[in-house]
Amino acid sequence: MKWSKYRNAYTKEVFYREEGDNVKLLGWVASKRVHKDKVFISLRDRYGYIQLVVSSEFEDAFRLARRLNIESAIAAEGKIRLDKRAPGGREVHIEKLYVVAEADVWPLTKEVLKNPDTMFDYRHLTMRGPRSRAILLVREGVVLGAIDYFTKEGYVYITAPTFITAAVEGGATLFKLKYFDRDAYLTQSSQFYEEAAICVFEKVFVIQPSFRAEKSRTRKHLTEFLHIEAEAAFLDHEDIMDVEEGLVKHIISYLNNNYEKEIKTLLKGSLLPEYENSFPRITYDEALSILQSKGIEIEWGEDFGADEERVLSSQFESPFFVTHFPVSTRSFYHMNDPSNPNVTLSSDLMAPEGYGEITSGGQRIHEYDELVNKIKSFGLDPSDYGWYLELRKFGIPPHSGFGLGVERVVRWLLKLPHVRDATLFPRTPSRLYP
Ligand code: NSS
Repeated sequence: MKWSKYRNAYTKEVFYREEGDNVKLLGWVASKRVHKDKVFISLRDRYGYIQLVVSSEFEDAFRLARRLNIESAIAAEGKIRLDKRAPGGREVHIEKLYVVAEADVWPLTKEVLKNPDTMFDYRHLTMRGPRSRAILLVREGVVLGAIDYFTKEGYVYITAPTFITAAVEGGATLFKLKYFDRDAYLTQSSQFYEEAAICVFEKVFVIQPSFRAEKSRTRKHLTEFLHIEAEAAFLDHEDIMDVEEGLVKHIISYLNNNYEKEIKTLLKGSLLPEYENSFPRITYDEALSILQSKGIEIEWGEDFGADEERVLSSQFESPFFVTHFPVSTRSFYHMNDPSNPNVTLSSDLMAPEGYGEITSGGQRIHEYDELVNKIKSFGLDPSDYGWYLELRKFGIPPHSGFGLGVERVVRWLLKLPHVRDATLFPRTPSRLYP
């Protein structure tokens, strides 16, 4: 049998067709119940699930269905029946059944699934479950929603190298590797390459993995994450916050419009809240006062850790920006605020209800001498940043940009316990397999 020619319907189409219609389906046995003269199979394909009923009057199909292990790939042909007892009110009564790829006995016992560590050891199989499936589809929606936003706003999609020679976000989280006989690093951010590209395209975006040798074991850090970044010429710090806000709002409405089924499955029947009002903008100093009033001991000039972010973002019901971070908390490329050089024209967008930072951005230094001095004041060597500095001699205008962590956004929107739940094959300090 040539299976590519076999199918005439997907599970979702069964819901639009008529009682009695003949359908041919391809998919996987998601679950199975055997009764005396009937086998009930929940068939999964790329669009979802449909109940198949194989009764003993179709002897060959029935015999096969009885012995099939779950997660076998099958081809099935039969007639649509409306039946209130079936999930979704419909099922397909099967007359012909074929095994396309037979499965061994499924190894995922309740014990395996109960423990997050063993569950991730079997991620290549556990990802087939209804919950992971829905989460991973929503993750796709975040990326496609972002592409939709940026392309409508006139941003050009570019890519940047993964092997790099100097840190963007500080040396502490760089992964070092041998590049033939030289030292190289895995990129932490595509920002510097985007900055070069704005002089030809004005507005650019990147969607690719970034790497952080982040030993901290928190619920929001991966060592490899999917980074959506954007950079725009002639925009200042305030302008770029508008872009970040527009992007997050667009992603939410895109998900509600295109991933309704998955979102309702994951959020107990609700859609994502859409935010009408502008996201509040508070300064670092105001955030510090809030934290201190909640009994957190933190001094001016310290960065917010996971605990501070959790406490601060618990005070808000919509995403909010924290702006004007101290120079000491930000990478060297941030422009200092001309009206207060102790702080930068930078901001983080925080998700509410304890989820914390989801984007980070700001205005870049575009003047050569200012950048050289800042690099030196950070104890770094300007010669490591040769081409990046040279851009400042060839017409780079005032510009701003930001980065958004896809797994952080998915975790927040779907209220997941950990960012590793928001990606197919997570990478953390302790996980490099599968
Ligand atoms: O380090 S960032 O805060 N900023 C940058 O990398 C800038 N160079 C981006 C830019 O302006 N083009 O990271 C940006 C976002 C941050 O807000 C998180 O949402 C996410 O990237 N991020 C992470 N997600 C998961 N795991 C880890 N370790 C991680 N680090 C950052």
